[in-house]
Amino acid sequence: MHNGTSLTQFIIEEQRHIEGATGDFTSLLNDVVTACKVISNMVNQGDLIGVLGSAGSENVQGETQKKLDILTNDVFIRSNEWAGHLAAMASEEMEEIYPIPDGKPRGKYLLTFDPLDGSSNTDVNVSVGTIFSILKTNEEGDTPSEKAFLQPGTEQVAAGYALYGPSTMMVLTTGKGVNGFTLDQNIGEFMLTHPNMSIPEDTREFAINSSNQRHWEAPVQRYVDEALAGKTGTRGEDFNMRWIASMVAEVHRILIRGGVFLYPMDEKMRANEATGKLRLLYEANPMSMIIEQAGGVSSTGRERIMELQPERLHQRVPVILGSKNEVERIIGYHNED
Ligand code: AHM
Ligand code: MG
Repeated sequence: MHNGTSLTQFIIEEQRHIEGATGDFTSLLNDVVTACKVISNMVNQGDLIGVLGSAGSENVQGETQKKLDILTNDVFIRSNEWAGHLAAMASEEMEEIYPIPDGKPRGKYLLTFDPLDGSSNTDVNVSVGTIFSILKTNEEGDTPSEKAFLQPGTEQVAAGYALYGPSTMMVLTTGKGVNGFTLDQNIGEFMLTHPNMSIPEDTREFAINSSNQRHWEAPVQRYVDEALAGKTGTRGEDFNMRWIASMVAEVHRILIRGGVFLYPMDEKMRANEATGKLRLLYEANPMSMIIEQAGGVSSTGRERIMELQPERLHQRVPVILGSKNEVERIIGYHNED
């Protein structure tokens, strides 16, 4: 018998504090959680059920899709299209939005997701995750459009991620702090294990793909140079570096022990007319909400990510997030530039 708080119990109890709540949102969150449990099981079984490897297709971003990208996208659609809470969904893996099909009831929420972030890591059995964000539709009428999704991150009603690592975890915010739950495989329930997560304000650890170093802009070059100079440099302290190439795992580490994550703008992107690597609606906004709710800071280097007005569904942005004092230092370097 478990004495802890299950995620289901947690979200029902949270709902009781919201005046006029109909249970719609709670029920939507439950469907999202179910989808993540199914994905967790799929990822965990790996080659036993033949889901690893490439699907031989490309997504709208021109990236090669893994079999798991397609399968997990499908799990999210099927788990969330039937209950009547959503007007439409949008996914990193689908070019167009997915309005709830005719014949099924439509609701007032919008769901955006990256069903399997870091999927280049699946074949090598390294942690991956699912990222999601919930918005309220601001459109009248029956036919949801892409425009409804183009809301700044500050409008998010909830955001979360599931991390498929040594344990499967769900980290969630509804705008009142951040809570972490661990999947108890024996009973199939997420249990509250990390209440009120908060990011240490200071850190001596950063995460960046340094193979892009020659393309970085001056403020990022300066920050990393100073960190690498360690005790003998201007910072006067040694730094540590990590790069998992799974944003979910990276953000999770920062939530637990602090750190900075950078996927900045660079000259190569600029030459290719790219606006960043990570996607605003599926990756940057939900992660920014979680980071800010846990006391951290999230910025492009020049603007607060959550205040950006999205212009396109698949828009990409530079991302610098994590421990408050360190991210503010990097923003300062951008301001001086
Ligand atoms: P994906 O959504 O196609 O998996 O791409 C996003 C991932 C992030 O999880 C990670 O931070 C980044 O891409 C890794 O990029 P790189 O391959 O340049 O190291
Ligand atoms: Mg992704």
